[in-house]
This record gives sequence, C-alpha cells and structure tokens, in this order.
Amino acid sequence: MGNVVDKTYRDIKSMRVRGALDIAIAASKTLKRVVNSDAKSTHQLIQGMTRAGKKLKSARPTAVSLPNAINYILHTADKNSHIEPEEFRRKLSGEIDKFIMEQKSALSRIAEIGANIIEDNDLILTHCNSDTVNMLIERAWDDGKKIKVVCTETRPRYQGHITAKELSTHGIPTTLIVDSAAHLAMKELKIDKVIVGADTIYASGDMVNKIGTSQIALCARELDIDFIVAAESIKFSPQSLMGSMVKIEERDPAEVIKSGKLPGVKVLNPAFDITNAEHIDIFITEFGVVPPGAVYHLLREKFGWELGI
Ligand code: RUB
Repeated sequence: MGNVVDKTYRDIKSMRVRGALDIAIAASKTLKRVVNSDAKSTHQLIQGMTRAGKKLKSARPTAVSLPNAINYILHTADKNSHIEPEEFRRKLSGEIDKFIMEQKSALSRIAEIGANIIEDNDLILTHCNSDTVNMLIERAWDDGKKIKVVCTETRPRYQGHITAKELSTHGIPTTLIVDSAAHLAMKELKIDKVIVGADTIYASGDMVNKIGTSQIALCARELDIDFIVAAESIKFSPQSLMGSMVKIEERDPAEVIKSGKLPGVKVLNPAFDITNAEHIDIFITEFGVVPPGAVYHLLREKFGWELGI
C-alpha cells in the first residue's frame, strides 16, 4: 500500500497532478485504496489511513483543499472506528466516493452560476490554469456567449499554456500574453472581467492563488475591472478561523533559471501569493456568489465538523 501512497505523493509533488481540486481528489482516491487494504482490524486500517494522510498532506503545502479532503476523510473514519473491518471498508469507500462526487458537482454548479455572470462579448483575463475557471468559461461559451479570453503564460511553469490550449480547443478565441503584459492588456484590450481560481481562501476573505494573482488584482482595482474568484468550498481554510495560515510554497530555483547561469545571484521562486480581500469583488462558490466579507460565515456554517462547532 506504501507504493500507492508514495506514487500519489510523487505525482502531486512533481506537479504531474496539479491544481487545488485535482490534488484533493487524487489524495481522496488514494485513501480509498488504503481503506481497501488487507489490514486485520479497523484500528489498523485507520492507522494506515492516518499515516498515508500525513504523507500526502506534505506533498504540497499551499492548497488547503489537500488537508481539508484528508481531514474530512480521517474524521469520517474516526466516527466509524467502532464498526467491523469489512463493514468499515464498505462504509468508508462509499463515503469517499460520495465526497469525490460532491466535489465534482460543486465544480459544475460553479460553472453554471459563473456562466450566468459572464455577459455576451465579455473579454476575460485569467491567470494560471484552474479547472474551475476553464469549466465556467466553457459553459458560458456553450450557452452561446461570444466571449474572448486572454491568458497569462504563468511563469515559471507555464500553466497558462494549458489554459490557452484547452480554451482554444473548445473553440473560444484565446490570446496568450507574457505575465508582465497583464496591466497593458487589461487597459489596452479593455478587459471586462478577471476570473481566477484559488488554492486557499481565508476567513478574512484574503485568497491564495498562483504567484502573480495579487498583482493582477491590483491592476484590476486600478482600472475598475471586476476581479472574480471561482472556487469550491473545499478551498476555504477552517484553520484560518484559528489564525493559522498556509505556507507559501517555495519551489526549485532551477524552474526559473538554469543552475549556474548567474553565479552569485540568489533566485526566489515562490509559487503562490496572497490577494487582499479588498481587491476581490466576489467569490463564486457552489453555494452561490459570496462577497469576501461573507466567507467567515460560510466557513463556520460548512466546516463545523473540523472545528467541533
Ligand atoms: C494552480 C493554481 C490554480 C488553483 C485552482 O497552481 O494556482 O489557480 O489551484 O485550480 P499549481 P482548480 O499549478 O501550482 O498547482 O480550480 O483547478 O482547483
């Protein structure tokens, strides 16, 4: 079973599986494999799940969807610790399947709500690669809205290329820009809306997403362009209610520049940044459209299991 867990750990760490929702789903599927291992007692099964969960959580530190998914599944395991192993396997497998289905239906609900917000002829700018944002944009297009999209390339890993490819393959007119052209593009091309995904959303309404997001939000504020975040509630951080913040992942400098090319120069490669709640107009969640000020209430309502409230 260690092999399965190690493989998912490596896939997430190396970003073969990436994006906040996808890593949460990959970890959940792996915990289902662990539940179905041949341990003799329910206690041993839970121990195995706990070990696997700890390892998987450490694969990437910034997207709270990963620990949220794992904590939820471990919490469900604990609640069922009194039942026999066979029944436990059946029950937990069903609960994990249900959890994954809920995440997928949250995604499609957000697409449906988000598509209503997009207007005919909108020019939308997005950053990085978010399945949630892409699905929403594709839904608006399928609804007959004649939209166009501008994608940033998203240095250093170029996730913007994935976005551009997906959207243009869907038939949507798509333009790729370098990250540093964001302000110019927003101003000169007259972007109507910026829509991005999220890795973590704090109770304060501040939001963590791919490095560069906060600069784009500042530009949007200056130019009076709507800045919209599309994210499932799995990306809300219950720990932030207790003052705990996620660690911003610092990745290998070799992603930025070939090692040894600039001897003596230090390279920083933070993968995410924090966008101030004041620069966010709305969050689109599966529960509807939420202003940053309402995140606190939604968190308390939906994550009571985590906090014992
Ligand atoms: C991906 C990223 C995405 C969010 C949301 O970063 O910042 O905007 O994860 O994605 P990375 P989704 O490429 O480093 O994982 O909506 O697909 O969950």
